[in-house]
Amino acid sequence: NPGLYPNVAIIGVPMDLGADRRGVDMGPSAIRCAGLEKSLLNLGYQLFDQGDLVVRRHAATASCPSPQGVGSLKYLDEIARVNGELSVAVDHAMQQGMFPLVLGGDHSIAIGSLSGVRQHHEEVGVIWFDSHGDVNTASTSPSGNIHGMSLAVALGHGDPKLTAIGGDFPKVKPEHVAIVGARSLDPGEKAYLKQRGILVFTMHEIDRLGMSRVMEQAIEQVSRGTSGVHLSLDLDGLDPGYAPGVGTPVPGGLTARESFLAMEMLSDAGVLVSAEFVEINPILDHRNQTAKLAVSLIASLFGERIL
Ligand code: B3U
Ligand code: MN
Ligand code: MN
Repeated sequence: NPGLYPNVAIIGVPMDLGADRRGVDMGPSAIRCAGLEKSLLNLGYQLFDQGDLVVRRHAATASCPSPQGVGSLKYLDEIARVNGELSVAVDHAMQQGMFPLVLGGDHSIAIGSLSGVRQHHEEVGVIWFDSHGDVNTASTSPSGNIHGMSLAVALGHGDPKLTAIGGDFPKVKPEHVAIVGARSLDPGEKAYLKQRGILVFTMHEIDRLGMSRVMEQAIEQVSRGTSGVHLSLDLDGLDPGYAPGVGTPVPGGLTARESFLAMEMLSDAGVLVSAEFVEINPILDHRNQTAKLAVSLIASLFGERIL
């Protein structure tokens, strides 16, 4: 089975400073407990689990529920520091010929993942699977939460402490991005996406065209002119009925079937070079069902098929 990427580096990032509520820091544990290792070993992969990066949480950010952070970029310094480390970890894994599989944590970690991938691919394609756009900046964000800004940062817009990680240049070009599953976009995000002509498959397009055609078009868009594609999968892209254990559930989302099909098509396209699965919140989950679903989606992405 391991055609494309026989060696997989697993990198856990127990980050929740980019989100409003505690809990997604337990995501990497939940995914491991849901049987990630066994599932990938069964498919024939060699695993190199690097454990979890350290996220420093001082007393003020350790309380639960989360204290109301302040400012337009909450916890900027620690988020920047951890993403710097993640960028290096992803870079090293790829240097050693491994496929980086990053386990979140909140979606702010896409900043480090994409910066690491960019060290190996001058032109990176991105499938951003999410109910949100994550293209806020400090001036448009309704919350100040950096997990709602990470795609904008990768595109080169945001605080210099974030955009300069791994080099002071945009890590991704707007024409190499496709967002899949969007249904909650802030006014500033709508303007940002339209202004740059970013390809967005909202639930409207998915309902009208079907996931099959949507993924065909998305893969075509992110593969054209790029040497590798990164999957950034926010579990809140799925409907909360399937994935209740997420920080920010948004109704009217993707079914499990649509999501599996998306993974299979992306896998079959043979363009993927890295992936991350983010925003699992075990505190809000039922019997780890969301992490289990994530592991099944990962298995599909790595080549598991029904027959
Ligand atoms: N767009 C809102 C909400 C949000 C973004 N990402 C998540 N929630 N998970 C914001 O705060 O930027
Ligand atoms: Mn997100
Ligand atoms: Mn989201």
